[in-house]
Amino acid sequence: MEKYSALKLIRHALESNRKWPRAWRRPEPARQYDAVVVGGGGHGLATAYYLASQHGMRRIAVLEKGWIGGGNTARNTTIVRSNYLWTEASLLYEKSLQLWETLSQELNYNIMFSQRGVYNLGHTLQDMRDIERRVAANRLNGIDAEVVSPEQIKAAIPIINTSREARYPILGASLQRRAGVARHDAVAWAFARAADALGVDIIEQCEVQGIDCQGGRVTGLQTSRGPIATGRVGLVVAGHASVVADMAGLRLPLESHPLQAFVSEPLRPLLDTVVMSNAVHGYASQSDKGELVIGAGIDAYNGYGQRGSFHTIEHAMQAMVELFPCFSRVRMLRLWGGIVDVSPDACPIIGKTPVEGLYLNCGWGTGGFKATPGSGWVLAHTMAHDDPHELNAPFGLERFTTGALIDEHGAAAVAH
Ligand code: FAD
Ligand code: PYC
Repeated sequence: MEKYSALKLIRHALESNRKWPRAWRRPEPARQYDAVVVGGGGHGLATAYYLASQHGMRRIAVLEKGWIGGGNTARNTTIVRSNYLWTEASLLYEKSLQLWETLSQELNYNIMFSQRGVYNLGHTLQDMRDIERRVAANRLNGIDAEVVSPEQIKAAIPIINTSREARYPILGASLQRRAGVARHDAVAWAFARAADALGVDIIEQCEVQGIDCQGGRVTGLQTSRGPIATGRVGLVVAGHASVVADMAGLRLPLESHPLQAFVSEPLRPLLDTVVMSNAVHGYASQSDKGELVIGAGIDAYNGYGQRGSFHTIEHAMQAMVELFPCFSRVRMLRLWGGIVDVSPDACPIIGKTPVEGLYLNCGWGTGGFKATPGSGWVLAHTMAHDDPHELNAPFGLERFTTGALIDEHGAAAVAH
């Protein structure tokens, strides 16, 4: 009898194309859909799932130029929190956090959501004033938040350096205990499987190359796998939103930048929470595999190269070694970059556009992973009703002409 290697078995399964869910089978696009979501990251897949599950829509497609979950969804450091400063932002992220809390059960898929707490460190008097202010604002909005002292931090995280002699001594931190991390690609797969089960077509290797409009409304898409007719399109293409929106003649107030992260060799458990510091530009957690997951500040230049500069990484490493001296002997395993699109007020753009039937979800900058379910929830509502949900109403494109900006820079946890 012929011996089957693992590779042969996989090839056989792929070729027979039978036992795999529809999402793996690369269906041919139908020529007409009621709604099309462009971008098969977590946000796009969540949008499709909620369009089907909450709004009863059925003829829905998700078009992904590569493979689903291969963009920023697969490249981020998975921090989930809702401790934003302004009411508009904190309510949106809090809705998302609440959805995270039951997502594994709802999607019947273990997304490994772990509410292990997030510390945002303060190193200067001004940092501490900002922390006090943000914690107070969070509590007023019903969001859990507390200010902790260096002694409390040291007791919770014995490996952290709280010496007063450090270059940036730790003066305190905010702590959100309900915040944490999740398994990034599991989130994309979970939404994909649940959307697929509701009849959504998930079409990979299908790049959108043109947007057809007539009389000020969207009528279809030109793709690398042929034209598709539809009157409702959601653009959910983080990092590339300006490029795709330009196909409909829209100019967006976004800049695309590389953002990098890296992981260490696997270690025994030594860090059971998430630690972030804006002042030293770095943050760390430890994955369930034991790898230290470390992120850097944003690269200052614009680009689409999916990689960043070495000095940014070096800077983050210095910061980590300063905060955690025992990391100095750890070897790093992998380094990567993603492209994030940053808006002038560091808040997302989610809503309608001047082109009827064309909707936007972009501008999440360094912080959209935590918003994945919430973002899908509000965009699905907006697309289904042609009207924003109350949670995303303040995040429309028009705020850049009315001036009603939501200047959330103070709460962005990674330097912009
Ligand atoms: P993506 O997953 O990027 O999906 C967009 C998809 O659109 C891609 O798959 C892409 O291939 C597709 N696409 C693009 N153009 C086309 C086209 N023409 N046709 C068809 N498809 C197209 N956020 C947090 O909240 N916490 C964190 O800890 C965090 N850490 C981060 C660390 C790094 C290093 C990076 C890069 C980002 C981080 N973020 C974090 C931000 C977060 O990753 C993103 O905001 C979020 O994942 C965006 O999700 P998405 O589904 O919109 O994007
Ligand atoms: O928004 O919490 C965040 C974040 C952490 C790392 C990148 N973004």
